[in-house]
Amino acid sequence: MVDAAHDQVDFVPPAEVGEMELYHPKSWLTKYVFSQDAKVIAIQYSFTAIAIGMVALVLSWMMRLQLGFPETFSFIEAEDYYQFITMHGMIMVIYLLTALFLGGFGNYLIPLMVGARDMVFPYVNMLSYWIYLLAVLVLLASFFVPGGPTGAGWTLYPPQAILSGTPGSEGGILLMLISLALFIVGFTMGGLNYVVTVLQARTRGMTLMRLPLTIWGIFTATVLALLAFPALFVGAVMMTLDRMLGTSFFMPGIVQFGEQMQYGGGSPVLFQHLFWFFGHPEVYIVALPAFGIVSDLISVHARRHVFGYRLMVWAIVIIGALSFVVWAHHMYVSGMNPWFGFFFATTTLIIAVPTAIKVYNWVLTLWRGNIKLTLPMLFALGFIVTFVNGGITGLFLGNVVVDVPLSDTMFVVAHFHMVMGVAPILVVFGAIYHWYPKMTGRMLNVPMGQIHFWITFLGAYAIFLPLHYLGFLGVPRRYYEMTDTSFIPQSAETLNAFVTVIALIVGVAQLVFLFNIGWSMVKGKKSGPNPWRATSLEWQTATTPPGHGNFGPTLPVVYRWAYAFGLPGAKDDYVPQNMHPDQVAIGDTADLSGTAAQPAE
Ligand code: HEM
Ligand SMILES: [Cu+2]
Repeated sequence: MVDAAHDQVDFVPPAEVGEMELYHPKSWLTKYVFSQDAKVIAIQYSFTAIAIGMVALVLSWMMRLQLGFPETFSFIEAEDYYQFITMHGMIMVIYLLTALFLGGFGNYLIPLMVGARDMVFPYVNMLSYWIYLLAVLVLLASFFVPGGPTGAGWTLYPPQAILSGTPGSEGGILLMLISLALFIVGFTMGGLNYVVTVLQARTRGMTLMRLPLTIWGIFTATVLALLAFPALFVGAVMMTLDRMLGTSFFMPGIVQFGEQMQYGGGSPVLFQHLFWFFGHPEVYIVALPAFGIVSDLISVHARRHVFGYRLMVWAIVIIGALSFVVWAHHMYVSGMNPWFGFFFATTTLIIAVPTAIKVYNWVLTLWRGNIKLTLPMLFALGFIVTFVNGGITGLFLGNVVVDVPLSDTMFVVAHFHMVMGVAPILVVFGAIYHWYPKMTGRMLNVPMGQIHFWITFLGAYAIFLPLHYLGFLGVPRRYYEMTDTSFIPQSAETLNAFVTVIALIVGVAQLVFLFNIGWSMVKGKKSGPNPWRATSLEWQTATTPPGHGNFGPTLPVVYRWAYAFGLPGAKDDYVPQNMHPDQVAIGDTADLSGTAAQPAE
């Protein structure tokens, strides 16, 4: 795409929808509670997601206590362990990370970064949050029904998920399925907003190829989610019918406790296909926003333009598309035809190509950059290292011959925690340290942030590196206790105890972060409108935090991409996206209409 010089800016099509008529809240209740303002909805999403995420964190402690000190914590029974593991996995992946990246960051950043006053369908957007909250409450309710929450594992595979030998097969599994269905309905309402707002409500001059990568990541992830979640939705509905009405979508003829059940003819493997048709893209629903955000964080905090912007955009889109043709790599051990295994192994390994391109481009963005080790930068660097780590073990597991012996060992647990647990969580933190000043007008405390970073980052490695090794030793996944075995050496016990202690420390370190959030809101240093001297539109708002309608009386006009750092001849080392070209240069000698634009690649 050729970048329009400033005198051509009128030719860039303006936002497709004109200035939108905003909903004006009439009472305290419609301003702060049932708000239709995407910024308020974003904060509601974020707090709810973090709150439920804390529950998942505590559950991980319980599991670790049992694994590290099985004798001491004998009150944790096998059933409890399965319930903890299921709720922990599902909450972390869906109710925390998906909700936070899309509902939280998506709502806050999309309208601001594309230069819109709000989401396109604010009322539907508001409903999205309330349905999400309902889904969370239904999920929590399963802790209080007879039999407790489901212990089927986060993959919820039938037939065991709904048979009475599995913990939570009374009410727990139903509440889980209903909660998932609600989550998906709520998400769809928000997701349609995110997509339509990016496509239709960009401000004048904001072409697709001028969007910050954060928006590309969130946008593509939303498209993936809108296509992937329906598979889980129908899976959940069909399993509910199997459980409640005795249909046999997934249930084969089966004998339970010596008794022939009424089921017959269903296919358990069909559920696995539906689940992973959602489940694999889900990894990228979490990863793509993280990719986008990290690109922007390192660009701003290294004062350098993103290297290979167009390639970065295409890599996001291609990874997104490929993520729909790899799902059965989760099913190598399901007895599939070896040719399918071959196909899915090949597509899986191809994903490594665009992913590697992204990593190279991050490194080349940092190369010769003026790297400032701010808190967002620390977390961004932590992400890159961790993601590469997890990606490499993913290459191992993508190969059928390696996966078959390692499947269902702690190696898999270590692998996916690195890629989709630790790595995205580091980005969440980096993003909060980065955008908190815009949301509150104050900076987060730096020493507290550094303590938080180092304990979390080093701690995550101390937890998950040993798990790879335990996997090699053959320690199985989803076992609540290892009694004496001939093939696993004693040393595994010591290692398990060590991992547990570190997990507790890392968990406690998150309290420093939560404290920082609250403390800085009152006591933090005033940030001013643009403390990081960033170029994208959210930093150029008239007020901080941005008011209702985001941009004051007139919408900004965009003249360039979001990565105009260090232009020779410019007044400052950064040029905001909406700065008029006449104001960029010192004096009127330098002609910056070319350089201020994005390089044609
Ligand atoms: C302090 C951080 C964390 C710790 C200590 C931790 C610990 C654990 C443990 C002990 C298990 C059970 C392993 C087994 O017996 O097979 C587990 C499973 C799991 N965790 Fe985490 N976890 C953490 C963070 C996360 C995060 C951030 C995610 C988000 C993606 C996550 C997603 C999962 C999933 C999907 C499972 C698998 C559940 C299943 O097998 O059904 N965890 N975690
Ligand atoms: Cu996968």
